[in-house]
Amino acid sequence: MGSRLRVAALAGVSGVAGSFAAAGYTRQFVAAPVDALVVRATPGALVAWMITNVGESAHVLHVALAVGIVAGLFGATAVVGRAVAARSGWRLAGAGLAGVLSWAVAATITDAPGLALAAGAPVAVVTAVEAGPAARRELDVTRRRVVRSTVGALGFASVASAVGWYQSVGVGDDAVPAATGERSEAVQERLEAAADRELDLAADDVPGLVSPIGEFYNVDIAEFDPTVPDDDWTLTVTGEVESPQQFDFADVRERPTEHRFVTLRCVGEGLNGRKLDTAVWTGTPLKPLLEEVDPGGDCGCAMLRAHDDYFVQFPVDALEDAFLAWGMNGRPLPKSHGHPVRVLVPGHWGETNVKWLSEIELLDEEADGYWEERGWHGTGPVNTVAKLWDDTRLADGRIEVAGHAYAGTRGIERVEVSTDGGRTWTDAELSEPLPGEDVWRQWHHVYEPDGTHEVVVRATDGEGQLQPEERADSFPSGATGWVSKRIEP
Ligand SMILES: Nc1nc2c(c(=O)[nH]1)N[C@H]1C(S)=C(S)[C@@H](COP(=O)(O)O)O[C@H]1N2
Ligand SMILES: [Mo]
Repeated sequence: MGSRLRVAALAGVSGVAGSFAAAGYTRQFVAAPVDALVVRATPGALVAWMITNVGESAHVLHVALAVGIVAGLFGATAVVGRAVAARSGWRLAGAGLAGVLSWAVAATITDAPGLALAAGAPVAVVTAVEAGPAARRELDVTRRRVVRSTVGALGFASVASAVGWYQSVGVGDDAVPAATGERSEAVQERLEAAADRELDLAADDVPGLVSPIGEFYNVDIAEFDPTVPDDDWTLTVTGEVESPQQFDFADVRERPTEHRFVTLRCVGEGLNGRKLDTAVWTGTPLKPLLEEVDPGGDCGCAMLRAHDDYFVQFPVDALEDAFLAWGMNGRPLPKSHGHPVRVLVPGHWGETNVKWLSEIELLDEEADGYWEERGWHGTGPVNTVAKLWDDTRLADGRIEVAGHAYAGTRGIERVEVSTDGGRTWTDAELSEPLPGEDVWRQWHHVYEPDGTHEVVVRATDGEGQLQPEERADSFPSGATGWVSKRIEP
């Protein structure tokens, strides 16, 4: 039993590492599709709990589980292979069987038979070494074999993992073609205009008005981003339409180009969380494309689908001012933000801004989206929020508190600060609004502290509505309440 477990473990680790070496951290890595299944099978309540309590590190858990499952499958093939070798006395038959079986497992899971060889081969080798002549049971022979296969398999796994990591550098945002090219003048102008409007803050933990690529938050249902080359991308508009249409990347790029400041905020973020960012997006309005298909459908709603099997449904009316974006801060849309094309829906929660967009289906009847199936209500307009992201003691003893405020298309009209736990309020200074319908503003306030005190902030939106004081968790409809912080002298 002990030896069976060892064979399984060594073969499992080697097979997974071999696949990783060949595929890197992509969807062709054997653990990737299994990870997607694991995430999909996780009950919504657990996902919500993880998002609120574990946060970003939760992904380590499901990836580890996926790796474990795949390693278990490879391990099982090695155990079978070794048993066959022992029975038949034909060592290579057993090793070959294990190799072929694990290749088949990997090829089936990833749909990439070529790369799957990199998983099958190491499993076969481990099995061959471990299936050495069973008749000779002398201790030192067995021990030598154990040492050889253990050192060999773990050595291989280390090198293969290093190769895999090396391959994965560049699989992220930097891999996008032409990411190093010159920014267009139009975008450059906007970035400079935004920089001019930034408040002069002492605080160093408050980002500027445009979030650099790489610092812009990221929320994905899939651990492994889909790779969609520009030339392979199409958008189909189907369902209840007069004339279904398909657009490719060139069709979309030929349309009138605009550069828009748009802020995104995730419904799952905590009240004072940081899943709130702004970029200059380059793209074209969606409306003319929809007019070409002449949408119908009884519910006036649309299902948007994507290459990672994400889907979200919301009213067609919300698409009226939507934007198809292929550029971000003057770069091609990075892979992690939906390369080559995503949709931006002004003022609505982040989840409506479908990345790797593939299809818009006009529906006859309402249906749930991916997050709605898991209990969230994240397809409507965002809640108003003022973040308190930093407090800094200045050289003269005063304190600066600062952050951002956002209310979607309602805009931010005012941010108030209380330094006495909410008894009295003062207006904070706000950054000049960025041009755009759906943008955040920075705020700050400097004051003389008086012992231990509690700072509270609240925003008023462009319609004169004060941010609601009542506290609610992000699940299911977005966090509410006023952010407050106790500050010691
Ligand atoms: N295809 C696809 N689109 C998606 C998601 C996703 O997982 N897959 N996540 C959504 C969520 S929940 C949010 S908050 C935003 C985040 O966009 P970002 O990662 O570019 O910040 O994308 C939305 N669009
Ligand atoms: Mo989100």
